[in-house]
Amino acid sequence: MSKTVFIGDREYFPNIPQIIYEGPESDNPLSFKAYESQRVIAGKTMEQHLRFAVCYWHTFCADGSDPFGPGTRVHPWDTGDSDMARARNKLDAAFEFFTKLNVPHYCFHDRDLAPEGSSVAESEANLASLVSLAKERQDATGMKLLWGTANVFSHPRYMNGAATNPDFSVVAYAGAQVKAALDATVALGGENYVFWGGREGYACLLNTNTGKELDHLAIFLTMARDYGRSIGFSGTYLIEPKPMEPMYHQYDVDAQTVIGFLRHYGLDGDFKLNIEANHATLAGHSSAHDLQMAVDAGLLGSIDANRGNAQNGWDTDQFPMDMYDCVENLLVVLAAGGLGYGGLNFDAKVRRESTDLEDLFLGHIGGMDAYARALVIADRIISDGKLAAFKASRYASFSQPHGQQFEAGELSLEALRDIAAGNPEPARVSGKQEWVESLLNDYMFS
Ligand code: XUL
Ligand code: CO
Repeated sequence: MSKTVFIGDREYFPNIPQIIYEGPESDNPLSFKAYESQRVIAGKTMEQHLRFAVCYWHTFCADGSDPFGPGTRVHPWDTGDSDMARARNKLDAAFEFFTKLNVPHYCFHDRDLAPEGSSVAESEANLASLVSLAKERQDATGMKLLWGTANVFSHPRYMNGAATNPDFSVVAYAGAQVKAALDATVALGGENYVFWGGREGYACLLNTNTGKELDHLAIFLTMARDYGRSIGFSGTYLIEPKPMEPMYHQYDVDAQTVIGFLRHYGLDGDFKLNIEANHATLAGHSSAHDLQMAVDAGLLGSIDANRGNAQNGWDTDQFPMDMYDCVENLLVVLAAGGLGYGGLNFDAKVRRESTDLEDLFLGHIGGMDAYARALVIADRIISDGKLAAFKASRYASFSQPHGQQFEAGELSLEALRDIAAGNPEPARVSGKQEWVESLLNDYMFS
C-alpha cells in the first residue's frame, strides 16, 4: 500500500514529516518510540493487532472550547467561503493527518464530515458529496473506515433524546439521519456502525416514561439494523455504553446494562459493544472490567481508547497514556483472541491548553506508543502463562467430581447442603492480590 504524504492542493501540516519508528533512543518527539507497524507479535503485526483509528470529531472539529470559554486552537482548514468549502478543506487536512501518522483507520459522525443543511434532503446531499470525496481519498491513500455514526445529540431538536424522544417527529428526524449515516458507512466500506446513546436517557423521572422510551430505542435499533442489512452492510453494529454526560441518567449505562438490553430485545446477534475506557470509569468501573464483561458475553466489538481524570472522574477524553490501563485492557483483549474487526479508536482530545497544531500528532503518537508497549508487555504476560495458571488454579475444585456436577447443572440446592454437611469447614485459600499485582509490575519493568 503506497501512501502519499499529502493529498488535495494544500499541505495543512507543513512542519510535520511522515512519522516513522525511530526507537526508544530517539529524542525526536515526532517519531514512534515503540510502535513499529510491521513488527510481528504473536503471529500478527502491531498494525493488525491494534487497528488504530483517528476520530474526526476531536481531532479536526473540536477547537478547545468548553462551557467556560471559546476555542483556543485555530484550524488552518477552517477557512473557505462556505460550510461546504470548509468541510472539503477539513477532509483534505484529515487525510494528510492520517497519512503522516500512518494509521490504518478513521471514524466519523455524519456532521463531522459535512454540515447540516436547511432540510433533510439538503443534509443528505451535503453528506453524499463529502462521502464521494472521502471515497476518492480512501482509494488514493489506502485508509479504511473503522466505523461511521450519526450525531443525533448536538442539534437542539434532540434535547430530549433521539430514538427515545417523547415526540415522534424528532424520532423520525433521527431515523432520517441514521439512514443517511448508514448509507455513508456502506459507501465507504465501513467495518462497523456505532450507536452512542447521546441524549438517550432522561433528566427527570417525574416527566418520563422510561419503559416506553426503552421499547422505542429497541424498535429504532431494529429498524436501523434491517435497513443496513438491506443495503448490504455486513459489518457489526456497536452500542457504546456511557452512564451520564450529557444526560443525568443514560440508558446505556455500562457493558452489562447494554448486554442485558440487547439480549432482552433479541439484538445480540447483530450488535456488539464499543467500550470506551473513560465511559467505563465514569460508570465507576475500570475499562478492563467493561471489556471483560463484553468478552464474557461474546459481545466485544471495538474500543474507544482514551482515559479520564482520576481525581474528578469526568469524561475528559484524554489520550491513553497510563500504561497500567493499556496493559490491563490488552490482557483482556488478547486473551479473548483479539479485536477482530474492531479497533482502537482514539476518542481523545488534546487539552484546551495544548494549542500547537503538532500537539494533535503528539497526542496520537503518545497513545500509539503506549498501546504498542502494552501489546509487547501483555503478550509477554500471556506467553509466560504464570498469571493465567494462577487464575485457573483458583477454580481447580470445579474440575473435581462435585464441582463438575455443579457446572453441569446436575446438583440441587439440597445436594449442596448435603455436600457441605459432610465436609469440614473449607480451608481459606488466599487470592494473593498483592502477589499478582507485584507480578504485573515485574512484567511492566523488566
Ligand atoms: C461521547 C462519545 C462519542 C461516541 C460517538 O462521549 O464517546 O464521541 O464515541 O458518538
Ligand atoms: Co466514544
